[in-house]
Amino acid sequence: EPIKGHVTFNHVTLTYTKDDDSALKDICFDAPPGKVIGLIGSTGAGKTSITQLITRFYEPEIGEVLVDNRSVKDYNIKTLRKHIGFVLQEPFLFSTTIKENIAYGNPDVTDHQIMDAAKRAQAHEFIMNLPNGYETMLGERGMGLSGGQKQRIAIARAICINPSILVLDDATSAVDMETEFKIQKALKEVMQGRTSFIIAHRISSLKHADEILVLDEGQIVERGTHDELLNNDGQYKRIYDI
Ligand code: DGT
Ligand code: MG
Repeated sequence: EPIKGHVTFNHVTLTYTKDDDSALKDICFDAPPGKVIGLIGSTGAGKTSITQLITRFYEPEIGEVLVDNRSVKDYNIKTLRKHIGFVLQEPFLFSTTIKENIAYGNPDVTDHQIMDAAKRAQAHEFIMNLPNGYETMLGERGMGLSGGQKQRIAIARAICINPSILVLDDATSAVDMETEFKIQKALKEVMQGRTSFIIAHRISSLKHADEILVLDEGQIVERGTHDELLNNDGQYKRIYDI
C-alpha cells in the first residue's frame, strides 16, 4: 500500500541527553496529506528535531509519531525513509555533473524528469546558462554554484524522488523571495495529496502554509494560518513586526 504521508504527533517528548532539558515537549499536531505545514521559531526551538522523528532518526521518550495512522516503529525503516525527502539549508552536492546531482539517489529517473524537476525548482534557466548545461561538472561540494543555486539543485533532486513527505529545512534561505514563491507554488502542485513541511526563519516563506506551528523552547506556543497568527498578537506577530 503506498504511503500517503499523513503525519501525526501524539504528545511527543524528545530528550537527547539525560542531563539536558527536553528538546521537544508534548508536541501534538496532525498533518493530513495534501497539506503544507510551516514550522517557525528561534534557533534551537526544535524545528529540525520534529522532522527527524518522522524518519526515526531519533526515538521520542514519550508519545508516538504516526505515518498514515501507523506508528513509525512499525515500518521497515528503509521503506519509510525512501518515502521522505529532505532538503537542507546546505545541501550535499557532489563533484559530478548537474544532471547526476539531480538524479542522485534515484537511478531510474529519466532526462525528461530531471529537466521537469529543475524547471519546477526554478533551476532550469541558470543551468541552461552554464557552459555545458546539465552536463556541467561541479567542483567539490558544488563549487561553482551560488548558495541559492545549490539549494535549487537539491530541491530538484527531492522532486525526482517523488516523496510522500517532503521536508524543506531552511532549504530556500539563499533564494530571493520571488523565486522562493515560484518554487513553493510548484511544490504545492507536485505534492498534491501528500504532505510538506517547510521550516523557515522568515515569515514570508510560510505565508501560504495551511497550518503554521510556532515553536519556542521545544513547545508549540501558537498555531494557525498566517492570517490567524497575525490576529493573535503573539510571538508570530512579533517576528512579523521586526
Ligand atoms: P535552528 O535549526 O537553529 O533554527 O534550530 P531548530 O529549531 O531546528 O532546533 P533543533 O531541533 O535542531 O534543536 C532543538 C534542541 O535540541 C536544541 O537545544 C539543540 C538540541 N539538539 C538538536 N540536535 C541534537 C543532537 O543531535 N544531540 C543533542 N544532544 N542535542 C541536540
Ligand atoms: Mg534546524
